[in-house]
Amino acid sequence: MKTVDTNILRLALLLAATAALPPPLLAAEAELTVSDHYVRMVPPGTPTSGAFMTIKNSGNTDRKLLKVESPVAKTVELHTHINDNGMMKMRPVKEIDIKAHGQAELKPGSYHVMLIDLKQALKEGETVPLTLTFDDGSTKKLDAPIRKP
Ligand SMILES: [Cu+2]
Repeated sequence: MKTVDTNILRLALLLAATAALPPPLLAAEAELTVSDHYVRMVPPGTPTSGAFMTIKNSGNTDRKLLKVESPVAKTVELHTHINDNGMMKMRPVKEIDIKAHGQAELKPGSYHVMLIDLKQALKEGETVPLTLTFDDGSTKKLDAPIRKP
């Protein structure tokens, strides 16, 4: 009888310990979080716009943003701004770094998502779907509100 009681106690402890652990998949997903995302409103007929956001990495591994897709534009590129002899110019980049325990700020005059050849007007109050792909193969879907600059 004593042995059975001990086994039940062990099982109960094991179950309690397991329940306290977060599911591994959810823990990995939560390492990258996106906030303050928006798309810049542009006058009708304007061919391009930009999407901006803050991507936070709470994990122990450096991550990279590799790709962004959106149904509102024919082409979506990752861009940065460089100072070329006093002239601010945009340049496409292959990836945007999000350091471990750090963040990437995509903002005007810096890194941004370039929406090229817009297929539709961007009206204030509507949202733009964005799909982000990271170097670990994970993706994140966002609805970015359209905001006046
Ligand atoms: Cu650009």
